[in-house]
Amino acid sequence: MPQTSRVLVVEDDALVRRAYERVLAPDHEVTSVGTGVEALAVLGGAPFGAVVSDIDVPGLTGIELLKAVRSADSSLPIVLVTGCPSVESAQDAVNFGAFGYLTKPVEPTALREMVTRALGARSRPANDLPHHETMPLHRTKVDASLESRLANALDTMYMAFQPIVSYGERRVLGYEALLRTEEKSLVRPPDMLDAAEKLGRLDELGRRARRKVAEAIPRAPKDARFFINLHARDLRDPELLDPKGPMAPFADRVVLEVTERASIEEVDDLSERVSALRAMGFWLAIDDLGAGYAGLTSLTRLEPEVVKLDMSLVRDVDTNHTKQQLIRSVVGVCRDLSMLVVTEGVETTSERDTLVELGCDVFQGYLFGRPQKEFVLPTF
Ligand code: G
Ligand code: MN
Repeated sequence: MPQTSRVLVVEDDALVRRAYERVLAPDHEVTSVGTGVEALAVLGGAPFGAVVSDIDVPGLTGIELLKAVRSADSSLPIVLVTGCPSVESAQDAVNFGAFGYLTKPVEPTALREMVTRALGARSRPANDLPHHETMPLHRTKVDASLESRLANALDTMYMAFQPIVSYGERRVLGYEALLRTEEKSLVRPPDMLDAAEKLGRLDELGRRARRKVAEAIPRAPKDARFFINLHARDLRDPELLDPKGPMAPFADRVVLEVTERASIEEVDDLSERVSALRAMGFWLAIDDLGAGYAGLTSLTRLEPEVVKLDMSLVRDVDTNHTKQQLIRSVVGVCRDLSMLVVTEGVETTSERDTLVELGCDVFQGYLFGRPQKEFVLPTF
């Protein structure tokens, strides 16, 4: 194997990229690119000793890049860098054999040390066996663990229901169904969804969740609505449009939440599917608006009946003037468009009172009720 100290940096932020180059250039030959696709192209053309990649790069995430590189070259050390450390990405990084994991802002010394160690690992065999024999063994073991953890997560999954209220009318309008599991390593819904996606069991997860909600509906207050989270992929699942599907009999009481974080653009014939869902009686909601991902495009694409404001906008709204102005404007726009605004994550009476002044009435949050296995009535 050719030994080289060439380092590939993959980072979309030009300033951060420059900073890494400055740290690494004195000791190494550095090539830097801004997207995962460019990275793959460059890697295909020349030998590298190590890669430093941001986790969130356009075109191909660091994790996807890691997977792609792993399938072609099992020993190239890859160091992943993330701006928001989460169990999720750390787990992925480990599962796919990342050499190391750094969090932003990256300390120059930490970066230098990690890259030096990575280059060292590249030039020295891990043990007597050639890499192509050790790496797949290692991966099979970790993947098997993910498989059994996901299986356990699916076996022990249940739905928790959190009330959504009209504060003015002091009554419950409905409940959001939230995914829960007893499997400790996958308790965060995004972790469980990622595992399911990775192992091709996403449709199954969505179907199980909707069946569980359907089973619970008869126990709920008579006129309550049900807010159900959809993964963008669920929009493609024919089961959702099947008149015999578990949700179909309740469609006129069901609001399907599509998160603003999801890439609904990837769904072919999105407008046809959405029209078909509406024809069945479903309402649609944009979830997590303001969390800062797709901007407002999802509003124009889906023209939802309901808009759920992300809790990051709600937190400390009582003291944050900018958040107050933002919410006032969004509430105004939604009123003009006849969209119902739900404010999520309301925790204090002070946040609630400020939101009322800003024109909000429909709330969800710990102040009114936590997610629970049964349909608990809210406290006012
Ligand atoms: O992304 P989505 O809006 O579907 O997720 C809602 C999540 O927010 C649930 O996991 C729920 O438990 C959590 N949640 C609900 N109300 C509150 C709240 O008042 N504060 C906080 N911190 N989290 C909340
Ligand atoms: Mn939601």
